[in-house]
Amino acid sequence: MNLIKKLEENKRLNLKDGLKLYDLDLLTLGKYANKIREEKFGRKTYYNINRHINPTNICKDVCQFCGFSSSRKNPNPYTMTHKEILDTVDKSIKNGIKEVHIVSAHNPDAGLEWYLEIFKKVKEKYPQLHVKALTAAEINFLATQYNLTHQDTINKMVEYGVDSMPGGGAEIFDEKIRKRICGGKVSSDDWINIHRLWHNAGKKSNATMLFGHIESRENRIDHMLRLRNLQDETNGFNAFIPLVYQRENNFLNVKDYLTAQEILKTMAISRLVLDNIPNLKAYWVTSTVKLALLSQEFGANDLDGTIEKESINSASGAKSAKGMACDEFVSLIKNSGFVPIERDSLYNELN
Ligand code: V47
Repeated sequence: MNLIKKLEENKRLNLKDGLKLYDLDLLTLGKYANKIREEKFGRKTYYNINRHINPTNICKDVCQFCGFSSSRKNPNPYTMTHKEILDTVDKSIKNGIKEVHIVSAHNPDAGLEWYLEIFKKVKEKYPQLHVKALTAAEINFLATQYNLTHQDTINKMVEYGVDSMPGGGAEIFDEKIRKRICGGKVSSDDWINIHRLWHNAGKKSNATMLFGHIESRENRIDHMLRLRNLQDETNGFNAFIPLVYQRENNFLNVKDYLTAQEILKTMAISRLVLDNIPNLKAYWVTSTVKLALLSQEFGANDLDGTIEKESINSASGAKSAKGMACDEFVSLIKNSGFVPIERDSLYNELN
């Protein structure tokens, strides 16, 4: 069937279609992505009030795109104590956070209990706070380091109070590219299987895709299709988050930066190809705030949150270290012609 006919009739798109979508002009592509967005969400755009905490940057892995982990590019190793983490949460609670997003590097000396007790302590003190923590890459690291199965590790996460899993560590699933950018880290199959196990435990997670480095357009569509297959099986993903590669202070020597057109096309294609993942997040941290706002016209219905302190992407050049004030978030969404809706971590509408 002809591609435009498929788009007109909301038919499922395959790898070849996904690639051909890039050949459409930006506004035609945007029209179809926006049609789906409007059917599902009207003019609503979601945001949440959250806090990111990255308790350690000491990492046994060396991902070529990472400027955050302590290495010769960033010789500033740290590991927070549980008290420091709780003090941070205490301060953020006063700012009205509903979610804490806790992601660490793969620190071989911290100990399993150090990782797990973070969640227990936060949850004991603030039972109503949603704990989104441990990427599939961290789960795979903990399982390998402490001789556990992925299932054992997931059981422990549930026991220690993790509510949902963030989407990090997915990068690009294509095995050849993956080997070059983050060889040694969780494999694509394991990343998918860890999310499958988490979903089978009745829990929700997100999925990311790191793009704009050495991957091809085909690698991106392949990545989306692998996620779509798992979503057909489990329906456990809340959101898809395309992350724009930041090129400073890391080992991937990428000279060409993505154009705004390529970023917006990729947002729109994500909305069209991932017909079963409800929310498409324009992560303002990596896309820039201006492009995140524009992404609302290209299928995105969520702008993530206030974050307060962002360490991973800002280490590679993103202008996000201090997060964003809530009232600024709300007025930017309003002024761009959309309706800001505060959501919780599971996408229930709050305000
Ligand atoms: O997995 C690392 C990425 C991710 C760079 O689930 C980089 O709600 C761009 O996963 N350029 C962590 N990206 C962030 C993440 C995330 C963020 C916000 C919300 C959620 C969610 C998840 O950051 C890593 C990696 O893919 N990253 N270095 C870089 N140079």
